[in-house]
Amino acid sequence: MKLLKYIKTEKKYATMAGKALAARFGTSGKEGSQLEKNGSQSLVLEETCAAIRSLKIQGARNIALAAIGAMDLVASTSTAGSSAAFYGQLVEAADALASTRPTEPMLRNSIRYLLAKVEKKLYMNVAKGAWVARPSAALEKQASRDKSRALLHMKWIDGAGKSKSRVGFGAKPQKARMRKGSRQSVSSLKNLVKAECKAFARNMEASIEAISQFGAAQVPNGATVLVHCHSSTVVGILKKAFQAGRLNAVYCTETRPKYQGRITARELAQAGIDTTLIVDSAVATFLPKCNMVLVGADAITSAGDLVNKIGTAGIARLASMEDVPFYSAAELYKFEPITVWGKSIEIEERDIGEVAGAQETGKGVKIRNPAFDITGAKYIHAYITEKGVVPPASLITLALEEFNLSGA
Ligand code: RUB
Repeated sequence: MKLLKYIKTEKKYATMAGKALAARFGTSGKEGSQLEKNGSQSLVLEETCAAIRSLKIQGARNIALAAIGAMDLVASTSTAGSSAAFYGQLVEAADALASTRPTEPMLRNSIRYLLAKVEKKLYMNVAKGAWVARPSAALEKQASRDKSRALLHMKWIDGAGKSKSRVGFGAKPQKARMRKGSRQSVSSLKNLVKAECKAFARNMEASIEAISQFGAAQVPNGATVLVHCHSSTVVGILKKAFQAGRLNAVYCTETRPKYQGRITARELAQAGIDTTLIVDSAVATFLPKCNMVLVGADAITSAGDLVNKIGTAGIARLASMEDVPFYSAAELYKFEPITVWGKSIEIEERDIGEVAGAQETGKGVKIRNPAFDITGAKYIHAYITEKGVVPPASLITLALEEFNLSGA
């Protein structure tokens, strides 16, 4: 059961991603052992993409972890005969994974980071003809730095400034020349990918620990907290606050249409926390009893706005009216670099069948099902990140430093 085994090698992070993957692959490991037997890249990819698309794996962190796990498996089971072919397979896998959930920059940022490590080994001049968000001298300069190139919204721009590939992955830097002297073997690249995937998992573990510490300190003594959807980051904070004796109770919204709030409620109750599940429309009733609202994040823009599960924006506005501070807990990988250049984040619209079937509504009823909404920075008291607790206006500074984009 390779995919699960991969996730489980990193013990603590196994609890979230492992559970999410176990939900998909089953604890019996039936499908997993099939993966191990034939080591098929396409099966690994297909299963992981399907699990992410269908929300069997949900939440930005879990999605990114599963994608990195899949990239590692694709690399380790590769039968590519040359390093260029190996790189091509990775790009193909990256492309498939990155397109599963459009509103998840952490997914794309994580995969880009990994790909950039491989590119750096393979190509000597990726900086000229680099992956850039749009053609500009400043960006080309920034793109020469490994980390920033990795974290940009990649789009191949040719010399004339024309976009050659669709947004996302799908084409290697066309002007990049393979390093001559280094003769990277496929096996050395496989080792590199394995090491980088492990490092990624370790970093994620360190950031969730830091966020949990920072976040728990924000929970007032004896607090009642309202949460929305399921965020592994939020659960981490609440468990830490409970252990520190600061948390009194939590209200969890159901989070229609997919009821991810039930996952949160189950996890918190299992940890011994006084947990109450409420329907989404009961927020106005229970919010005045709360001392803080705490949600996760799917994406954060350069203006400090938050993209999170549908319903978040309404809760934030009510919280502002009730003077209840509203916090979002997020790793800096949730930052969407394209917003630095004025591009907007695509809000995913999911299957309308998640809301209601024709037999329930009768004929002639239109249904819309946006999965996320945007909460304006003015409603957000602070972001709780691995680098500290900051107001929305300061998040951009941390993100630009993290992504090496300060001069952009
Ligand atoms: C989940 C959601 C979560 C964020 C943060 O939406 O909106 O709040 O992804 O989660 P979905 P985490 O269920 O549609 O994926 O803190 O675990 O990254």
